[in-house]
Amino acid sequence: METSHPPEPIYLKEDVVSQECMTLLSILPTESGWLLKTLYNYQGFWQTARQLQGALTCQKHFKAQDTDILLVTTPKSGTTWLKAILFALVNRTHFPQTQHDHPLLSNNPHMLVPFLELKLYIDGENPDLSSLASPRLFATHLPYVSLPKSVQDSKCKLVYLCRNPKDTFISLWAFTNKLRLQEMGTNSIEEVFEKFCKGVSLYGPFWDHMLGYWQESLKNPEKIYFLTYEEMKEKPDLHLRKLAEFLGCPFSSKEEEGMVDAILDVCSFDTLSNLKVNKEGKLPSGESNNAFFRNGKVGDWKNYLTVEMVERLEKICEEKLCGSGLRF
Ligand code: PAP
Repeated sequence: METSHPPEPIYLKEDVVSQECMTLLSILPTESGWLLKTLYNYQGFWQTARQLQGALTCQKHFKAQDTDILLVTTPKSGTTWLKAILFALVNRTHFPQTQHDHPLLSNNPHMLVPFLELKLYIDGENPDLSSLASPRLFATHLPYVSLPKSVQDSKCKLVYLCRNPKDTFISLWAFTNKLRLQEMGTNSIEEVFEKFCKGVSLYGPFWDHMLGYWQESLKNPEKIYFLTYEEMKEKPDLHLRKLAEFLGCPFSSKEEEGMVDAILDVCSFDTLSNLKVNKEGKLPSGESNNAFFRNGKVGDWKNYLTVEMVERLEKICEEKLCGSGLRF
């Protein structure tokens, strides 16, 4: 009897359509990925074929506007959370948090703040973004060196988010295992830890990604707001206020505490992870929305990493970040 398999999710596709990308792929260094078969090293960072196609198309076509806001993150550093926060923040007059039909209550944050290279440009096409309301809010995982030139040339603002590498690693390991189909089996923590330490992870080496934006944020603090997941967890109200000031939309005295608390509340792990859309929904690329909500804790690595793994990762961070002023 013939058994029918469900169609392969889009996020597992490895083929690209643009000739330019195919030509480039054939000459790039490769490594095996955590989820897909192949990762390619482009401009010093590891990406999948389709993400690279998205990056090339976006480098060619994306025209940043002075009023744009770009959230840049290392994967699994709290992207979903910050997408929700930035969306709620910049749209707070259109959509007061008290509204029962607030878009965050029925949409996963990834649908409200699209990734440039992972969504808008991933198919190699040039989408028309002219009708989007201002300020336009986009996200990217691209390293600083790979940003479209217009991002640097314009006055658009960047919010950069990264996370303690130990928690980032555990979150990425758990996420990629969740996205693997049953027949693919799971990755052991040891095998992907080895890759992570060699810098072979999505948009890795993670230290180069962080350092690229860290150094730029020191040179140009008006342009890049550099934030860590741990800082945001520790003092969310402080950072929300600072983000609002940085983005030119500070809270008025009339808004006072109420608005800050309301935004943090609607974007909290508990609220978002318990919404029907995030429990049961899927992204158009096939990932279940619930894959973006695991436990949202700082220090969960203690439950998984051995003493030797911790020592090795800390040594790598010490060596790579030495003298930069960036510490975890
Ligand atoms: P992405 O980069 O692939 O979009 P991202 O959202 O950065 O993923 O990673 C999800 C992490 O953020 C998860 O961390 P964990 O695996 O350590 O649990 C997820 O739980 C956490 N997260 C998602 N939403 C929130 C939130 N509202 N508050 C705090 N953490 C959150």
